[in-house]
Amino acid sequence: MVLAVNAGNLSGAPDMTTAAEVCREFEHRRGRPPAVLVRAPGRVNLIGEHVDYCGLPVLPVAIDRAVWAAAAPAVRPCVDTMLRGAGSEWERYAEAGFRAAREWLRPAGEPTSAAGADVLFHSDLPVAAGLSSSSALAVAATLVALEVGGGSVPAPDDAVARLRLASVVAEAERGSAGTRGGAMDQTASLMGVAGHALHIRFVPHASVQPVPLPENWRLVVAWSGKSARKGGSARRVFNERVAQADEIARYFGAGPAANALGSVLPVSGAKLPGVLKKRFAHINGEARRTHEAVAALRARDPGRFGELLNQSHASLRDLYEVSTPRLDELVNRALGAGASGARLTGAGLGGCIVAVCEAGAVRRVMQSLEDAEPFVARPAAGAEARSPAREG
Ligand code: NG1
Repeated sequence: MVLAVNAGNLSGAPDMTTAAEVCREFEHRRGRPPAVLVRAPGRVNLIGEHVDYCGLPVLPVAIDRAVWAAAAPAVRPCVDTMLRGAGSEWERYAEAGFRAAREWLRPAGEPTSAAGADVLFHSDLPVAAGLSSSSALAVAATLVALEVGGGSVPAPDDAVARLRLASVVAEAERGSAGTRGGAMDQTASLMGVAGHALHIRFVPHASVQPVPLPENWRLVVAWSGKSARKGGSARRVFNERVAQADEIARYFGAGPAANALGSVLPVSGAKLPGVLKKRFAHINGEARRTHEAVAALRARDPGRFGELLNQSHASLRDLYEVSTPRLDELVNRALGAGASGARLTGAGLGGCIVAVCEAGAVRRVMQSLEDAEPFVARPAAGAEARSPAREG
């Protein structure tokens, strides 16, 4: 049974006592301590936007804000009871996680009739802000269900298993939420490495290469004030973009975009009809920019890296048409205050921007965004199950 989903807000620094508080809150509500504690980070995507569902590489960072889940085996209910209880928007993502865990356990022949769990979710990650709180919630629910359901969470260094799990969670999330995204968010949440950005490739098979973020670079995140929740019209626009990418792939005789568009690039989109030409120009350009951004990051060149971020934003605004005037304004303010680069992050149509700047400029950049609840996001390790006893 899902006890509660506590939505975080944007203000304030991440609370270092979150783990202990979540455990205490669980005990307060349930009269017994949790047996399991899980942390699943959100992500900021640095570049490679609206291309994961085309099978093209992306460069997100798992951040130091997360969805937490404390849980203990329930006395009576089973996993199916948890599923029946799921109804609200956020519970749908928990449901996706429970379903992913079942999928994960089934092929291994492990029992799926485990006793179910009481779960308390808490988020210190801003919700519906384009920082992937939904996937973090789905990942947290997956790990909780694995721990309580008699399976085990793949170790952080078991990349093969974690990548496979990310794709199972992504599939379950698509089923529950009705959106057709790629697997960037779930992969970032499961594969994060402290201090590193994640160069994720999906084709021919999923892989992640951590790239160190220079110590004097800062990632400032600011909220446009508009929810990026993928319900209603945002979901329609998102799915329309995925359908257009599919159409482009078909045009090149490549089958669904998720499997093959990456393998036909670069080609000329000159003959594509109507709006597809613009969409393709973004996808093609973003693939090139992401490639170059990884090189600029390795070269520790904030000027070049920032330039590529700015180009990505312009492309998302003009060619992919997923920015908003407020996102554009925040990007311009950050640049005016000395950021090396800035862009909308995530699906767009609301949500957040990310600005990259050197440490010396961070105060000015934060000030320029002060009405947008800015915070500095730090690259964090991927999702984990911890012993609640340790949190005391
Ligand atoms: P957000 O920003 O979390 O809604 C969505 C997709 C990603 C990716 C980005 C755009 C989901 C769960 N997430 O992210 O896979 O396509 O948009 O780059 O669908």
